[in-house]
Amino acid sequence: SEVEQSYIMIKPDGVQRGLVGEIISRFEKKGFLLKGLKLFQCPKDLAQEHYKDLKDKPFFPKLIDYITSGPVVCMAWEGDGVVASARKLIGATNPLQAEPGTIRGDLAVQTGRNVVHGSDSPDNGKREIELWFKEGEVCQWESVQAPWLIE
Ligand code: YYY
Ligand code: MG
Repeated sequence: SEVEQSYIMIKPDGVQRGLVGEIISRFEKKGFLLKGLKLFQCPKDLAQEHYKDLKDKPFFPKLIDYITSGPVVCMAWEGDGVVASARKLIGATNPLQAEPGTIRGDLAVQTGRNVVHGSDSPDNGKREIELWFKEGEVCQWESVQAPWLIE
């Protein structure tokens, strides 16, 4: 079977607040493999498709305005268990409930400004990477660190 991938996205507040390097660093240091990376101004229809499961929620219009309010950083990260592990690194949806040491726990205070997205299942990881990246934007490569991370 294919190696698991997660779609991780730094939201417009993370970009505006200068947290791009800090957030990328956490995934890099953990030992996952960066397969795709771009700064991108998201159109409304893409944001709506990405969050389509939430379309009936009262906060949906505000969520779409927020995600499209400035550039985001789109990333594809790969590795065994990356989806669940990335969710742990990111922390709870409400940053006030997120544990210290997590991205949201350390860097955010409100659910509506929670700086980062992470896929919630391997199937959604695949779906979201196909949604946000075009053909050729996800690179095939191996890190020289691989033998020092995986026995
Ligand atoms: O996966 P995660 O981002 O932790 O939460 P979701 O339940 O998928 O919601 C997506 C997104 O919607 C959340 O990151 C912020 C926003 N949101 C909100 O503004 N208000 C809520 N009560 C719940 C979610
Ligand atoms: Mg979610």
